[in-house]
Parts: sequence; C-alpha cells; structure tokens
Amino acid sequence: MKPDLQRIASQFALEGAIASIDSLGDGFINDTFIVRTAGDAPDYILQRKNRSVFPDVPAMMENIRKVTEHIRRRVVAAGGDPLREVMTVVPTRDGALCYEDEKGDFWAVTVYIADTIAYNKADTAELARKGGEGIGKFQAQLADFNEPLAETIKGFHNIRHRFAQWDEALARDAAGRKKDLAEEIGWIESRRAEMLAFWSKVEDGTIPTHVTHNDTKINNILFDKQGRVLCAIDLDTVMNSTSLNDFGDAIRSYANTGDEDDRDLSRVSLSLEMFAAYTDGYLSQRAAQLCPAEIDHLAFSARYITYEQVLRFLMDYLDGDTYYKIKYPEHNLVRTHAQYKLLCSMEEQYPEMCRIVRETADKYR
Ligand code: GN1
Ligand code: MG
Repeated sequence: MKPDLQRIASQFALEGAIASIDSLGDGFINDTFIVRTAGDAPDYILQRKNRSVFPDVPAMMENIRKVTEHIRRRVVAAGGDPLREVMTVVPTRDGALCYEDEKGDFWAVTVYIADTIAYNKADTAELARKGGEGIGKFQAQLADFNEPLAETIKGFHNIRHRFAQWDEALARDAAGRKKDLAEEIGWIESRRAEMLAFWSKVEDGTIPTHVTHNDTKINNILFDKQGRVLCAIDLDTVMNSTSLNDFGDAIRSYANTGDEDDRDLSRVSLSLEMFAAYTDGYLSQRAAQLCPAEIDHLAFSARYITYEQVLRFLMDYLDGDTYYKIKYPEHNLVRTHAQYKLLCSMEEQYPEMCRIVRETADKYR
C-alpha cells in the first residue's frame, strides 16, 4: 500500500497549506518527495529514510540538527543567507526531528531551497572547481565543531570493516553469483593490502579525523542559478571520518568522464582537467587547515573511495541487490565494472594526480 503522503507531511510544522506532493530525484537510498505549498510559504523536501540502511534515524536527525545549527551560526557571522546557505530541518508539530509511521518507517522534512540546481555531472572545469570550493567550505565551517556525533552507519568508509562484510558476503554467496565473479573478486583481493595500509594510518592517528559529509558526489551539492555553491545537502552520513574521504568521493564523481553506471567502458576514465579543477577549489578553502599527512594522501583518497565503491557495488550484487536501488537486474554489476574502469584510470594517472595536488597545495600555503 502506498504511504499517505498528505497525512505524513501534515505531521510536520509546515507553513502554508499543502498544494501537491511529487517524487523527486533519484537517490539510491531514501525516497524523496517535494511538498509544494500554497501562497508565499516555502516548499519542503519530505524523505522516507531507508530504515535498513539507517538503523537509528532519530540519532541521524540529531546529527543533522547539530551540524546544520553550527553551520547556520557560521553563515550568519559571515553575513550570508541562513535560509539558503545551509539546510533547515523542519520538526514535527510535536517538536521531534522525524516522524515514525505505523509501518515503522521514519520520515523527515527540510526546507526546499528554491532557484537552485543540482547537477548529475560536472561538464565544465569551472563547475568542478566550484564543487571543490563547496565541500572545502563545508569542511572549513565545521573545523571547530566539537559536539559528539552518532555513527549513523557503522564503519561507513572504514575498509577494515568493509572487508569483514565482504568476507561474510563471499561466504554466504546469498544469490549464488560468486561462481561467475572470479575476475571481479580478484580485483578486490589484489588490492586488499594496500587499502588496509592506507586505513591503518587513520587508525594510528597519522591521518586525523574530523566531521565530514561522507557522500560528496556532485548531486549532493546545491548551486544557485549564477553557478555559486550554496550548500551541501543529503547530510544523512555526516559523522567523523577523514577529510580525505570527502575529497576522494567527490573526485570519483566530478572527474569521471563517463557515468557511474556506464555500460560503455570506453567513456569512463579520470579527467585530469576536472581533477585539477576540483583540487584547486577544494584546497583554496582547506590547504591552510590540512596537515602534511592529509595533503600527501589526498590523491590516494580518490583511489581508496573508488575502490571501496567497487567493493560495495560488487558486494551488493553478491548479496542479491539488497542495499542500492537498481533499475535492472545486472545494474550493480554494471556499476562495479564502470567504477573499476575508473579505478584503473586513476592508478595509471596517479603520478600526475600527486603532482597536481603538490603544486596546488603549494599555491595556497
Ligand atoms: C549512495 O544516497 P546517495 O544516492 O546520495 C550511498 C553512497 C554511495 C552512492 C553511490 C548512505 O548515495 O555512499 O557512494 O550511493 N549512500 C549511502 O552513488 O550508502
Ligand atoms: Mg544524494
């Protein structure tokens, strides 16, 4: 049975009468709707949070509240627009940050920021530069944030934890697909040691942790119509991790010449032009705050997160497609191949990526 969206939306403290509710966007995890209201009242984003992905939605919404309130103070102090340069969580009429329906699904509402654009692809270096500036600014706004945050998804970008899940998925072989995936499994296994070596530097504190976004693909940044970055959206995964992961995850999307799920692998590669542009925007905001170990591992973080994404798509395929929404039966395998092609392209161009990071960091320090 379809959820009664009208009734669910009216649990929240919305201004104005609800005029319409429609589906929005193509996130892989949550279900998203736009609630349009009559008259001058703002419109709203209503989301059903995916409860099999997020075990504790109230704790997640509490994270989002803390982080957005912090950013709002920073925006106001800088003379910015607190209604457009940060997301605003709208509570229920009872003052809760989310609403649980009778099926046990959790819903949350934020203010819809009008006259904005969310891109699915970076077509120009200028856009990649702005995107880098956006995440750099987001991290800089949170550099002095020191409240505790819940871990909304355990070990999200922790490859040691991902390997534990991976080993279980292989042993389970829930969908009976393992026998056809020897080559793909080899891609993961042959890089296990180098990925763990990187992560052990986070575990031993060589690479510090901060509050980070953790899902920085391009459509999670809102731009205004003049092409300026307004704010980061989709804050479900804000929690402690390394700043590097936000950089790497963004490169995975901004600098891919093809699509994340491209069937035509000849279209997929790392664009050094986009990489350089994103790096320039990012470091223009962050170079002064990052430590040498972070700068030294920035280029590697793109390989790390892309590798992790190959593992996650392949693991979901092995599991029988239980995590990511898919549009056709082989979708997770197609995603795996496309992300692996991107990873290989990064590996080939890695010396150049490192050079670009070094030169850009020098420019801003
Ligand atoms: C998911 O929710 P969305 O579509 O922005 C996923 C990311 C993946 C991404 C792959 C909570 O992001 O980690 O990198 O898909 N989010 C979660 O495109 O798992
Ligand atoms: Mg998203």
